[in-house]
Amino acid sequence: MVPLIITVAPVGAELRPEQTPHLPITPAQLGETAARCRTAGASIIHVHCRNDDGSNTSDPARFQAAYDAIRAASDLIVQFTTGGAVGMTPEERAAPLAVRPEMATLTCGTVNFGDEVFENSFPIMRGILAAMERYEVKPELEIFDAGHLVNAKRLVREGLLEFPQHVDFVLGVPGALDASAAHLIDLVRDLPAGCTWSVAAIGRDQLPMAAIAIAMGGHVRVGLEDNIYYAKGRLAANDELVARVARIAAELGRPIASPDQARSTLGLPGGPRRPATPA
Ligand code: KMH
Ligand code: ZN
Repeated sequence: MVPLIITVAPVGAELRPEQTPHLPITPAQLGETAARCRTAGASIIHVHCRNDDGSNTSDPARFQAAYDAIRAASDLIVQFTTGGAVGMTPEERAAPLAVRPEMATLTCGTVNFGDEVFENSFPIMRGILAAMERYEVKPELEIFDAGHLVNAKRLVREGLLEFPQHVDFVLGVPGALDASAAHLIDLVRDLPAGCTWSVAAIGRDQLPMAAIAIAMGGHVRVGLEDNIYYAKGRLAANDELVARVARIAAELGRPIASPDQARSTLGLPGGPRRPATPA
């Protein structure tokens, strides 16, 4: 079986620091989280950045500092968000790409997001893809709903994207497709040949969907961005969530990918990109 790629999404944009003491806010904290999660079995870190007061930022200087801290502490694949936070402009969302991370997310359609709307029109997606091409950043396609895969196929027909790609199914967001084995099987069946995929399920669905993905030969994303609990009423640290997935994989006989093995699976050039060189 192909080695399991574990992505850690340690911070996200929606949590407030008061909700958990385990949220990495500063670049230094992101570096410490990266080191611990690498030891626990992660090979990709999905990065959002906060200001020191916990508010969201898309400032490339803050992303550069985060990148440098993560790179100094680990050889993880660094994947920046381009989803940012609801309310950011498309330009703000794309700005961190100038740091040239190895990967970044591309959400493939507009979606209800709790009581808000996470806007990803075709012009927004085209703009983000153009920035990714300019800075040579590999996309990870974020699929929150079945129609998002249809949108990705349209971007391929437009010549802006090529298959195969790495796809992350984000399941269980209030307002989007819920997390179930049946939905996951349908989505995987609909993937173009050669695509690799992972599951990021929200809240209490994170653990069972991770186990299903491991058994199906897919990959897994865990972390506080999607779920802050280790068990009911018990807050989790990011590396605990990674370590649990690694243990389940070991029980199922699935080896864990090192970052370089993940680079090989994903078609990224070998070795971490360093130093980041903003254009
Ligand atoms: N914070 C959400 C609005 C991504 O990182 O690409 C979007 C998000 C997706 O987190
Ligand atoms: Zn994110």
